[in-house]
Amino acid sequence: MDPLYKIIFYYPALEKENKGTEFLYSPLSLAYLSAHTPDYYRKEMYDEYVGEDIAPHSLNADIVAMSPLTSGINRAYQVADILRKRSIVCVVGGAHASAMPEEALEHFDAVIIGEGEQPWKNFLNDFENKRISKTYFGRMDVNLDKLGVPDRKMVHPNYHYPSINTSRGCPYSCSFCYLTVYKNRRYRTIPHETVLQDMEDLRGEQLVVVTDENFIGYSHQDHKDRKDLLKKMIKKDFGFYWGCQTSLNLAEDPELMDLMYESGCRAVFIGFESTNPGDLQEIRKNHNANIDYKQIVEEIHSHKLAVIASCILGLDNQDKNYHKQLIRDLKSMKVDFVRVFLMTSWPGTPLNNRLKKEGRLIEDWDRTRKDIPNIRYKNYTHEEILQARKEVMDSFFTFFNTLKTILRWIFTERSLIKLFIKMSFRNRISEPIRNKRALQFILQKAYTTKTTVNKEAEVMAPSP
Ligand code: B12
Ligand code: SF4
Repeated sequence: MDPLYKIIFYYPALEKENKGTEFLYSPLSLAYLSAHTPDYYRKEMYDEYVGEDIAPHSLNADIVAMSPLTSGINRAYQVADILRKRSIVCVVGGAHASAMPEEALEHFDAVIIGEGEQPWKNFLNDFENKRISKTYFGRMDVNLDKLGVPDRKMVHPNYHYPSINTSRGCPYSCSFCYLTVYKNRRYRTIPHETVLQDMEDLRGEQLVVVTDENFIGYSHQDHKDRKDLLKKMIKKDFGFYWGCQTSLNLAEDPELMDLMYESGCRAVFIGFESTNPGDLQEIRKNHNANIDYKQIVEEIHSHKLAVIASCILGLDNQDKNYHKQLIRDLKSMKVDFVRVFLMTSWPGTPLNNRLKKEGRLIEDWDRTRKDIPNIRYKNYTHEEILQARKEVMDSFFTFFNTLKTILRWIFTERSLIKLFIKMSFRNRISEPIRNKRALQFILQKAYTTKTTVNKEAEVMAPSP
């Protein structure tokens, strides 16, 4: 059938990060929506995060569907404003739009809140009948039996590694986590046959990133389901290595870890967040409390999986010198890689609500991205927290430490050495860029505030 309409799927980004400096794995939101779009739509995609630039003054389409992160939302608004003047229908979804639908509606014809597939179909149906609504709601607890595979033609080839989803949802409510904007986030698994079909498409890849909230799930039943999936993956022998995000209780299940290794998993990313028990209470991550992190890492290592630790700096409970303790703790835990993020306030989260009441937010979406300060910290100035983060990263990515980790890998068969060297190298280049960007933001802000204050002073000053 000849296409009746044209849709452009678009990831807007303020900062284009394709300088070979990031560990880049692909988003999947628009690929899933594309798979749920009728055949009589012609589809194109643009992804500014990996270097493309959309040309809103000249592109032609009936609908532009955008999936921005908070850091890209101003770019999304800028582009939508131009497109709508040209009578192109603009629709947006994702975390930021779900948290701030009224703000988004100032720039978009329609906002989709929550999980997108079903409301997307409703939106297209309304579009065809020329009666679109302003908001569409997608439940977060729908069964994934009919989800199907994502349309991988709508994933930009510039990403270094493909992502894959095997499940959705997380039942916790950590106060900083953007996921808390979504209600009823039940953990659900994607049917094994669908996952295996999607993996078949990725045969021949070197590394695949599972971007589920938590690959292993939360209950005994979930672990059992994961083991069944892993056994099927082993049988299929896809040939790629893979990594995933997971939780500390992985260490309690040796069979699960062994099956993960056997099916190609080599690294797990874990949100430790902090090595201070009091901090975990502050961020409502009590399920991490009273756990011996060192023992957990040892246990996971003994099953040949590398551990990437994710930590947060800037909690109220952390004093100015906490990062020095963190450096010691990370060294003693012997994690393989670290990511250190700044406490960041995402719209719609419990943390955001608290800090708003306390007057500590700097609501500037362009700087809401985990490596640029966007709140007033209790115990750090912005310069201090950036310096603290730099110290942690620098202490970890030394030549000596990298060599030690590589040797440990050689002797324990965690055979992702080539990738690890690449990531460490990238990290060494990307960290100075991140720091420079963060400092630029702070200085720019200080300059803008200063000039605004000066301008106000000029207006207030009596004329000579
Ligand atoms: C893949 C990924 C990336 C990729 C791709 C980024 C991109 N362009 O989207 C890379 C590695 C490049 C990346 C980078 C960053 N990321 Co990232 N990333 C993810 C990750 C792991 C998976 C996203 C995904 O594909 N999920 C699967 C899809 C199917 O789910 P979904 O996105 O929620 O989409 C569904 C619905 O939301 C909805 N929907 C979404 N968009 C739309 C659009 C329309 C039109 C409709 C109808 C529906 C709809 O329908 C979809 C299907 O149901 C998430 C964590 C997570 N588990 O979600 C973090 C996450 C999205 N990233 C995050 C952040 C902060 C970043 C960085 C800013 C970090 C940094 N400091 O560098 C950067 C910067 C990105 C930029 N400049 O724009 C945050 C976002 C928070 C926020 N409110 O913005 C998340 C949530 C992680 C976290 N918990 O902190 N990231
Ligand atoms: S931080 Fe992790 S455990 Fe906490 S709510 Fe978010 S995804 Fe769930």
